[in-house]
Amino acid sequence: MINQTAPVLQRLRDARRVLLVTHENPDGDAIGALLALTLALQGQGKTAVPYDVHPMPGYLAWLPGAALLTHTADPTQFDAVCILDCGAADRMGPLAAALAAHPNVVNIDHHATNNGYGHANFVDPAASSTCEILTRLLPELGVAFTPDIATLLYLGIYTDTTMFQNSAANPRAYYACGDLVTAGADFLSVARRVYIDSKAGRLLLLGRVLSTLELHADGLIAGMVCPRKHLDELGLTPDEMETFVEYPRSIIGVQAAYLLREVDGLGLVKGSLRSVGDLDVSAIAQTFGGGGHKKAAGFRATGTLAEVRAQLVELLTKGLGKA
Ligand SMILES: [Mn+2]
Repeated sequence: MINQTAPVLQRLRDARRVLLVTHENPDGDAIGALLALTLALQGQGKTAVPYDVHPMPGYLAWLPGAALLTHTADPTQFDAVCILDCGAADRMGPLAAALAAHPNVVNIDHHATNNGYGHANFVDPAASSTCEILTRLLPELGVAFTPDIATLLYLGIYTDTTMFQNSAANPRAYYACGDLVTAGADFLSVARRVYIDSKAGRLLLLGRVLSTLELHADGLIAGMVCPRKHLDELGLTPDEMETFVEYPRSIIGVQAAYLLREVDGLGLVKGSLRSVGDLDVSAIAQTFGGGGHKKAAGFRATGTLAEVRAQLVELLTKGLGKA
């Protein structure tokens, strides 16, 4: 825990023009935190611009403030940069170098691997999500939860806890969601748009990816792979696969689950890892140069899907003490 609450709040109070940034391939918590703080600061009369290198994931395009997201920014035009839900300073895409040179960086996050790269940092690995942290910080900034801000913060808590079904859920997450629903959070839209609505193509993709399911180490490890051509043939973007890793994870007896996706034709593979038991999958991800949480982590590796799969299964097997 890095608790520099007072300097974090002071820098946000003092700033007039704030660039808000989150990690590449943003998830619900990243986008929720980014847009919630944007709307909060704008509500105080400040200039606040939310940035991410990647487009808004399709399943989040309905969110309040979604149209504000920009994909180009010059950090020197802002007197503060606030980086949200970003475990490492190199996960911000092409802006990473310019952000590292900025003299006023505020870092708000819940990844255990976050080293406190900002000039003021609030990093709480015990928090379910960055949005949960913002439910504590925003009232300190004098921000009231409007229904839009409440919906965005609720989204982040709901998705990072996988609908309160993973160990990131904690009493503070439940209490925060109670406060947010009281403030008008549109919890029905979050549930429907994020976890129920599906394009037909997504189900066809799921069928193809499920057919690659393999079990290893006597059923302790399960995982699937997705060649690039499936996304291209079905006209889908990778964010449609956001929850697919939950399928191998759901198998009874499985302690470690993975999903590998071929990123392009250049031999780059993106991996998502989940742990059900004691295995720390962020340590496995770090051996590939990635990171994350003990029970949910990710990485990129070079090689074919088959090569990365074999390498990963070996590491997971060793990690579980089975090799
Ligand atoms: Mn998060």
